[in-house]
Amino acid sequence: MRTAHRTCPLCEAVCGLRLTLDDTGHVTSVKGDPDDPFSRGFICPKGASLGRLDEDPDRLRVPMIRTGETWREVSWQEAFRAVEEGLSAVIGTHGRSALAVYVGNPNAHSMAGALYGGPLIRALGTRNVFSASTVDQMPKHVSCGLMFGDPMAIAVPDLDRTDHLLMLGANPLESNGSLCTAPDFPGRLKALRARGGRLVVVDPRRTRTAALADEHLFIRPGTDAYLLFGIVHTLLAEDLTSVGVEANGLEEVRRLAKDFAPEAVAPVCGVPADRIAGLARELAAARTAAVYARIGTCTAEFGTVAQWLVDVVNILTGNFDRPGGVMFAKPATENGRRTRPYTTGRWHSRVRNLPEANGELPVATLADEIETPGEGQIRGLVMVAGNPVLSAPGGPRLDQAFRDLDFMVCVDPYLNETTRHANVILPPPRTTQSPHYDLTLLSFAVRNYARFSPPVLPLEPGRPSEAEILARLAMIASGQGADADPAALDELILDRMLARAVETPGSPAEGMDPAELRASLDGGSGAERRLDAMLRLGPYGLSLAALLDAPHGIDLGPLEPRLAEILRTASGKVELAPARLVEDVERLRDRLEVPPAEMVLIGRRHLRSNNSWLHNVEPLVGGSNRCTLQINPDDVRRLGLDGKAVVRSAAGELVVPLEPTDTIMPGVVSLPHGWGHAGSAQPVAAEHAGVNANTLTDDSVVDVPSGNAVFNGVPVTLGRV
Ligand SMILES: Nc1nc2c(c(=O)[nH]1)N[C@H]1C(S)=C(S)[C@@H](COP(=O)(O)OP(=O)(O)OC[C@H]3O[C@@H](n4cnc5c(=O)[nH]c(N)nc54)[C@H](O)[C@@H]3O)O[C@H]1N2
Ligand SMILES: Nc1nc2c(c(=O)[nH]1)N[C@H]1C(S)=C(S)[C@@H](COP(=O)(O)OP(=O)(O)OC[C@H]3O[C@@H](n4cnc5c(=O)[nH]c(N)nc54)[C@H](O)[C@@H]3O)O[C@H]1N2
Ligand code: SF4
Ligand SMILES: [Mo]
Repeated sequence: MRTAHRTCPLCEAVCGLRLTLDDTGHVTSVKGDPDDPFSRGFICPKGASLGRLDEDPDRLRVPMIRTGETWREVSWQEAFRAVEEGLSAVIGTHGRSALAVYVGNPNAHSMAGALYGGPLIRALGTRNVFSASTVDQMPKHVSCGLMFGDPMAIAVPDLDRTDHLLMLGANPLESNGSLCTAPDFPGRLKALRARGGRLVVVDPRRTRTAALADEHLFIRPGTDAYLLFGIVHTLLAEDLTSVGVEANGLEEVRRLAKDFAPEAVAPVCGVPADRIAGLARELAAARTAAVYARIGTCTAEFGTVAQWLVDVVNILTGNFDRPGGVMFAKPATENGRRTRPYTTGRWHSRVRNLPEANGELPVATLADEIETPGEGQIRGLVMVAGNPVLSAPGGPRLDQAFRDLDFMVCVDPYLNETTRHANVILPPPRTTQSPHYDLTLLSFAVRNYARFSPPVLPLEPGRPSEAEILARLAMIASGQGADADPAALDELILDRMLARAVETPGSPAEGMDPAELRASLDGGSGAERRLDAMLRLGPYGLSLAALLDAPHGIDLGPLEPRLAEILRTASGKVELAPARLVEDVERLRDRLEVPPAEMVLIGRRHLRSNNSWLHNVEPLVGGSNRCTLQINPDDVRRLGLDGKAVVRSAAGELVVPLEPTDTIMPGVVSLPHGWGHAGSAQPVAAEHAGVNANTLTDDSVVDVPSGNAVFNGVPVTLGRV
């Protein structure tokens, strides 16, 4: 028996875990790590099942090659050679513009994804770059990019100190938080209330988070931008503002807000006008307050405008970049933030002319780019940790489109709805065999913190780590062949990083000898050595060795004001009214006149689920974790439904079991995404198949400034089966 401590990679809460393993390496128990200064022993059912997931017998252990419908296990060498052949054929015949890459959500949770995703994308040399960001948080990146000059400059609510939290479109009691890294989010919310603070939740469903709040307000899906504009209008009309940061554009915001008085927006969003004004007055009156909005407000038709208005409210009430308001984390690996001011639309998608954002094109147009013939049509696809057949709008269309590709390679531990279309699958090793550091999520933490988890179990001989798999893919894509040594890529990247650091004024390495620095780096792999370099060059002067000495993690203190360091706008000030967003207000204003759909669809998350890929873990499926359509009992009666219903949208139709509940507002139905495993090669998932919610979501509709998919507020009709 032995104990190992590591960070849970399954959601954004980064909980510390304590694993017990027997001498065969079998994980016998997983508990919360009581000595982790950030998570203090918190764990959820997913974390507790990490051993089951890690040891899932249906995980792929060796690479797979498909010929027609037949899969065979192959050696790593054969697999990489097949990738080289497949990619070279596409490049040779159609050029690099026929290549595409999709990086999915787990890349945000893995060291390999964070360190090798960028190099892989650059090596592919294509503008067909897609990721789960455009079915998720791209609106936040775009609004922060335009307001602060850096798309990663995302301020998080100072959960542990705020006196008043207004939360829209988030349900951290199920999701455990997002773009707000906060282990034991539920406990932190309870602590907020226990210290006399106030929590207000805005959601079309009375969620478990809403049940914990002082007040819950139903909102008609897709209308948060109106509600937020009503708040901005009140703050300005009643002179309740106390802007504490240097900002341009206040007069422009005042002009725009004129049309969005609470009385004007109340009929659209379904929140009474006096409550909208009340929300504004409470935010202004609170000693400190934070507005936090998440997925429900992002994956909506006015996602970017809503994200922008969240920060406008935080700024107008004087709560931006100050304790108790919203603040920026300072991660231990931060160095060399972007210097050029942010812009979007540097290029456009070929078929629908949708603008690039963050160097990516919208997933909502991936199927168009595969299906539409012509120069630049996608013929080859590299997929890393994604399942867009279940996660992207119009998923079934992608399911068809993937069949027509000339070549597809997936890096994924499972044979699933998406990877079944691959020609080659390269499975990463188990979590317990992989090093872990949260390069991405700690940028959004509510307390500064660092924790490194070395691998608990060794790799089988000859088996590459996920870092090596991605490095080899990058080297193949750049023409260095299937047998190139992946370590060369790390060396190249380290050379560049250190050369830049020694020349950067103020860097801890300024004026040092890069070769000496290089020789002093620790780590059992190129990935670890790169992490060591990033830590040493980071703001706390940490190192891999220091983190190995602190297996429970290091608390780096509460967040501190740092807007001046963060700002990257051309003006050097916060831009309160960026032109691209002002433009989109026109669209918002026009929509005030359009009568709302009678019935709309939204999504939801369940504590024991994780997008599409935990449904093969027996203890996590079943019970209340089911793919049902939540519907208000009044709607069931009104429509004469019974048991099941046919749901139709502009994109498709589904038959779904109904779950009548008065926790959802009338006129709204909710279906979770990530299901639809009928016929899956994963037997447990197949038994709990559910249906693919993205059959109903429409890839022709996007949030205009970001190109983000729209999952909430999808017009549907319901009928008897
Ligand atoms: N257990 C679990 N945890 C997860 C995941 C998971 O699948 N399962 N997924 C992870 C991922 S990828 C993400 S991005 C995060 C997301 O984390 P959260 O943003 O907290 O996501 P949800 O739990 O889906 O909560 C979104 C809420 O928005 C509400 N909503 C829907 N439409 C609207 C609207 O128009 N306006 C408003 N105001 N509310 C609306 C929904 O009813 C729902 O309660 O969770 C992460 N954590
Ligand atoms: N209707 C609707 N659709 C949605 C949403 C919604 O709210 N409603 N939410 C959206 C959101 S927020 C997100 S983030 C997306 C997620 O969209 P995706 O990222 O496309 O989908 P996931 O289901 O997270 O699939 C992750 C894949 O990665 C694999 N995987 C897991 N761990 C690893 C690993 O360590 N390495 C590698 N290489 N692979 C791994 C899994 O087997 C799985 O195939 O879904 C979006 N889709
Ligand atoms: S809350 Fe998230 S990080 Fe914590 S144990 Fe659960 S899945 Fe893991
Ligand atoms: Mo997400």
